[in-house]
Amino acid sequence: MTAATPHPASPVVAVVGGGQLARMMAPAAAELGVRLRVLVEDPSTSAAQVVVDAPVGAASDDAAIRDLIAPADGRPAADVLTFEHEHVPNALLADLIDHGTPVRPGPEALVHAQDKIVMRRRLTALGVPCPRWTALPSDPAAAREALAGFLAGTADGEAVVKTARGGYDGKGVRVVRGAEEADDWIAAHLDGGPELLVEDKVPFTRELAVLVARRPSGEIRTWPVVESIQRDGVCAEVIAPAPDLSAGEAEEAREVAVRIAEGLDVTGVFAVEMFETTGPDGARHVLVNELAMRPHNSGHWTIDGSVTSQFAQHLRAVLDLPLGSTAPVARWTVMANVLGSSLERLTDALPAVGERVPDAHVNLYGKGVRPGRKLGHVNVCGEDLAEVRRRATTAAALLRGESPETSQED
Ligand code: AIR
Repeated sequence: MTAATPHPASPVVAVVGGGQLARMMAPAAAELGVRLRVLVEDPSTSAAQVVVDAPVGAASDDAAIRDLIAPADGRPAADVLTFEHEHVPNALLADLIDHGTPVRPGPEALVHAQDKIVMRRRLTALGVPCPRWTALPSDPAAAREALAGFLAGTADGEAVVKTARGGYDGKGVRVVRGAEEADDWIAAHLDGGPELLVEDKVPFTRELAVLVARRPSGEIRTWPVVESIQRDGVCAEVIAPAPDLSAGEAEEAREVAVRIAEGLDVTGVFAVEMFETTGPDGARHVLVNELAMRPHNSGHWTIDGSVTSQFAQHLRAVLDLPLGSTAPVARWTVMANVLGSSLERLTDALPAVGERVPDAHVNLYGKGVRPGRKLGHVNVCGEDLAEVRRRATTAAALLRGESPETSQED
């Protein structure tokens, strides 16, 4: 070890992606004495504003990722490589592992969060409850025919066509009533675009999510099951724990999430988005919708509402440290997203938020304002769910530049 190596005892976690999820790892890293090194898209991005060691480069650039983990100028090599989004080159990751850098989650797990066809096949093999689905063939005529056949088998003539790769937050997902409504995507696939799959449009009663942390040694923990409320395909609110959830249903949801985490050998924090369905007999069950292999919006409540936040837990998990308690610290925590804003500077709303909702935990991401963009969130904890929810949505409305009287509360 050279004398020039700074703080040689501190573990270094390298993160690909410089958005809000990497940004929110920074306070957790500081508390744990862990050094973050984040590959950011540009020097002004969300994480680059708070992380000192933030080289600029693209997630698709193999050389940039190799540089991120390599020692340089007295700077130590990274102890582990992880991610804050799933758009990363898997072949490179396998090579990095072969050359001695742990990559968590590993590429063989990650592919299930990158490719929805691979994910559905694997979950089906694991016996995990999923919506009815099929992959569409590449040949356009055959794809149309398969889609028409699938639609004919639905209860109400509607189905959901998805691109296997590249979509998130409602992108790459389309509800169709006729096979021709996917023609542009079918043509795009022939042109080198992503493969397509079609799924039943599930008549769900609500959406649930289970957040899991798993470390390489196999230790696994789940947080309480949450309800997530989506608007226009984007998470708007999360209620932790999900109200009116029977012990049996919570156990079923957790068991499904753990079965996937273990079956796919996931390491780090992992989110399973689920549909809750209610059968004619009133029995409620879950179907798996999507997987995310990273900290997730459905887990932002844990920053203020759980003993261990998902960001601290992700760092512990990828470093193979014992996991922290996932117990809630309040009866209820509600997270309300700030999706777009009429304010140029969201911080201009802080005086009003401080006056109206002094117990709001505000978390702003330092991002440029665009309509519908995730710019921040607010957590409120407390005993009375209706009041907690009202306070969280009021604070989020103020940060969107609305007067709370006109805020959307449903
Ligand atoms: N993200 C990653 N996968 C899904 C989401 N929402 C987070 C990551 C990423 C950021 O959203 O933190 O860097 C990108 O946000 P935007 O607003 O630039 O698209």
